[in-house]
Amino acid sequence: MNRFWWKESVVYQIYPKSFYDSNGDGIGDLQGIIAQIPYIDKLGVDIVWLNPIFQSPNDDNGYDISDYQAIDSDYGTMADFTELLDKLHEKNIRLVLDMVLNHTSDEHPWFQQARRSVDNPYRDFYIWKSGKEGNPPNNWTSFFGKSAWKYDELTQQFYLHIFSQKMPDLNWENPRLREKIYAMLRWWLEQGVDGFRLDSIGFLWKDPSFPDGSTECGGHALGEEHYVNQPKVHTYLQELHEEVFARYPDRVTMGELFMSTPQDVISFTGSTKKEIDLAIYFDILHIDMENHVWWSQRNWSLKELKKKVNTWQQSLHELGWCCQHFNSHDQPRSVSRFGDDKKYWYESASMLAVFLFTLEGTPFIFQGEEIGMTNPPFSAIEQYRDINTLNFYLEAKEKGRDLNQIMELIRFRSRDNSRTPLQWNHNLNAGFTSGQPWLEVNPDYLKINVDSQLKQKNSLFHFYRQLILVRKKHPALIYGSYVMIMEEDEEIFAYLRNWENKKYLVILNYSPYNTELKLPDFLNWETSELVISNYSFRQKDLFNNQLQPYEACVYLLKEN
Ligand code: TEU
Ligand code: CA
Repeated sequence: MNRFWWKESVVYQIYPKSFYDSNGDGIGDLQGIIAQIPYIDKLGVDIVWLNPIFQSPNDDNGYDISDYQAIDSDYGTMADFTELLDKLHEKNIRLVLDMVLNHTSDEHPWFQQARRSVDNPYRDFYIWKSGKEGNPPNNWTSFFGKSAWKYDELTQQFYLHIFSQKMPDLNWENPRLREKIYAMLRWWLEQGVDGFRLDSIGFLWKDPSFPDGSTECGGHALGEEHYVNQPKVHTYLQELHEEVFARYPDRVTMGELFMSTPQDVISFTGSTKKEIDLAIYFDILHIDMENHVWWSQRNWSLKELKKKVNTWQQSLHELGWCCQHFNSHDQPRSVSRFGDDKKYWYESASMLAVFLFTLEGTPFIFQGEEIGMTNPPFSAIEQYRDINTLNFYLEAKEKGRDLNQIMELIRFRSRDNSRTPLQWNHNLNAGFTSGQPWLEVNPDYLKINVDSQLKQKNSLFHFYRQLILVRKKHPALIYGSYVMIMEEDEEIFAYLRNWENKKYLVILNYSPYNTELKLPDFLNWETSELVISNYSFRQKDLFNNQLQPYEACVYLLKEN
């Protein structure tokens, strides 16, 4: 197994808009992050991944970039950025930027040029097709609803946008475009950034014949089988690697691979031709979706989850590398989604954390996860800001669907669930801003906030600190093979991690009940050593085989 710093790191994802506002305009900013470096450092993470901070009209909160080499004025200046980078480096924390290469904003000068005429030198930076207004080139739909084609009056052609209308897709077939992108990436690497999270990176190659999508495919958008992780995308990523990252071998690339299978991840991260280092995958997170359909909800069982985790762990071992995450700026809060955000809030949040930190893969923490932030109890559509949520609501309204049901689904799935401001203390607006926050603060901040958890020795924050240390101290949890045990148990999730001559046992009670633990006989756990547990009684009473609700513990097994 090749050891790499980015495999042994813990990533902390910062959504700058909601992290900390330093100037009272209601929007988090770079000086706000700088002010909170001591907090990030205290948690003990190694890498900060910052969501996009580039100049943007913010149709999709920065994923619509209008200048790749300028900082959005909401967030600060290039000088603020350099200060942030230097100050993180002083603390030995690396900085990874979120780079969007599948599309730009329609306000990017390239697109402004491109749309002027069919023979404009920038025309081929984007994907244009002829057609009559109202009759798009194919049936593809956007991830944010409706047709993926927008008719442009001036030249009477359609352009492709997999995301919002204000986010035209770049044409990666064009070598001139690719050159510009490579130069821009090299420029950022020269500034000293430690790598990139590459947004929607599996989408760069689209079938040039643009066939209709099949309605049987499920998934997020019609047509995605013609551009998600297609074989030819590897050619682009290999060239990208050669032209950019091969020259900076100490940096890291984390590729967002939507809708990927373990084989996809291996093909991007593990092939002999270098592409990306680490894959951000979603298959496990999507267990509560109907056939990966975003706006859907389904019940799932623990056995199903075990099976998925087992497949991923077994398949990638020594062949590929991925993140382990339950949260991000796109996903609802994990304690509300996979745990219990009421009665067993602490227990279930800490159990989920133990789970992530004891799997092979790099653990990602999304801001606020370390204090157990929950989905906000929004009730009206006016409280939401996310374009994906608002488009979904509007479309449902147009179609005359039951809006109460729609709101229920939105409360469950909306991306704004994770985007509410970070809860710093019990003051006004949870201490996030002295102004009007851009998105409402979750009213549970009086109970859940950084300040109170820093003071409380047995808080979730301190548990995360401990877990981060545990993972560093026991490399078997990073590199060890994964062996599932008790496959049929419907409440307990248990597995072994073996590496060199060390064997670890992870036991998770994935239920709100007291549960009897019957381990297989071959496990010699009477002489084992407790590594970590989310219940303090366990420290004294090691071998009690009653598990408490959402109890999680890790043992180092002693061989005799
Ligand atoms: O996400 C890609 C993506 O396909 C989904 O996460 C998508 O946001 C989800 O299905 C909701 O429709 C990335 C970013 O993480 C996301 O925030 C951006 O909106 C998207 O790309 C466009 O850049
Ligand atoms: Ca601000």
